[in-house]
Amino acid sequence: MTQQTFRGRDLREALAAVKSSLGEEALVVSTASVRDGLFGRAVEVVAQEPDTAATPLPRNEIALAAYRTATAPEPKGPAFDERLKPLEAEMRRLRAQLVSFVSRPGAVRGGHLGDASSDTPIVAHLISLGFSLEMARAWSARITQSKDFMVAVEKLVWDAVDLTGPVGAAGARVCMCVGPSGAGKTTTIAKWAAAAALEENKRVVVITLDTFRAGAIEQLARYTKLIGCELLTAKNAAQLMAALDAHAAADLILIDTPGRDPSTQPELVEIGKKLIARDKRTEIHLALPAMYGPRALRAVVQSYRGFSVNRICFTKIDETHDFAPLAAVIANDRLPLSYWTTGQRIPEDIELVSTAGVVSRVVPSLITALCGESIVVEERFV
Ligand SMILES: Nc1nc2c(ncn2[C@@H]2O[C@H](COP(=O)(O)OP(=O)(O)OP(=O)(O)O)[C@@H](O)[C@H]2O)c(=O)[nH]1
Ligand SMILES: [Mg+2]
Repeated sequence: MTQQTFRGRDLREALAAVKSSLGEEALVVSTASVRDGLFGRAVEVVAQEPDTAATPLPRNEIALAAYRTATAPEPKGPAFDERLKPLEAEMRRLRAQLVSFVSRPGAVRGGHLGDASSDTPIVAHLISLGFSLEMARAWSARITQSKDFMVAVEKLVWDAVDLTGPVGAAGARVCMCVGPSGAGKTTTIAKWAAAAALEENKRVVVITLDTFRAGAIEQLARYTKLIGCELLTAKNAAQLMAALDAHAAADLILIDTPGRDPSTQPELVEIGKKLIARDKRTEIHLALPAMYGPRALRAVVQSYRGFSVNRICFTKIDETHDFAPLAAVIANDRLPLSYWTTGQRIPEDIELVSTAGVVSRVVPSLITALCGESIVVEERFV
């Protein structure tokens, strides 16, 4: 039987290529994480057409079976149930095999985790997604102690999520948005302003601290004019505090900030502290682009911690299909989540984060990452 190699950015994409070329019953012979370009990684899957003779399923069938389960159409009648039975049994066998493998200490070799010779491969994979060592070990322990790999992952994500509710829900009148350049801060502020002013009839004032970048004020002025709310500029903390005092009657004051290297913005750190000192309920959202890789996500969260950030707004989730690294942000940082932004349209492309929304986006990516990668490690070292 001829084998063919398929490649994708992740296991799901590679398996989709297998499925579309060789059909639903294709047999996956192996998967491997391979280098793609100078810095990237891709997943390579070797597969073949189904053998009608009774060939034992390869270990990697678990990934394909998981993928099929995730993408299968609704079951239709008893004939379908009958066909499902052998697959269910196979899933159980493969899942047990996977769990027994990932529970085995010392399967990760090469010493790149220092004294981690007793860690399971799950720990290494979680670290590669941005988990701290401590958190990776805690999650790995919960996963490997569980009878059901997938249920354990889902429960871990579910338990880690903390939510804030809508802007102003806990009584805040002042909300500031900080974050890296181009993260979507101004667009998000405009979305909040539009919702509060047009849907909730609130008196909204927008203040921007981004007074240097060419076009920044004009960009915001276009939005506030359309929304019909007041726009003010403040060049420093003193001007900002004066503007807040002058608009004590506003229902909601939204503060936009410049997107610069955080280490060059000591005044913004002071502003964050002053705002919280004025009112503990002040919301400081970190706009965090969801398509950043694990290292960038971690670096951004760490560098903006000092800005009194008290919630995360994931932006541009429409630009990624891999949500696994977000699990690391959620687990490591324990910052509550406010919104996801889903596109450029104002005001509609924004969603309040819900636990179910996080689970439905993050868990499939996380399972694909852990499941596929675990199998690759198994083949290499066992
Ligand atoms: N695809 C997508 N694009 C977005 C989203 N939010 C904002 N953008 C776009 O991203 C670009 C930058 O958005 P801004 O709101 O100006 O980002 P910013 O963080 O204020 O940028 P600076 O002020 O330069 O730091 C614009 O083209 C926006 O239309 C989103 O959720 N999805
Ligand atoms: Mg901006």
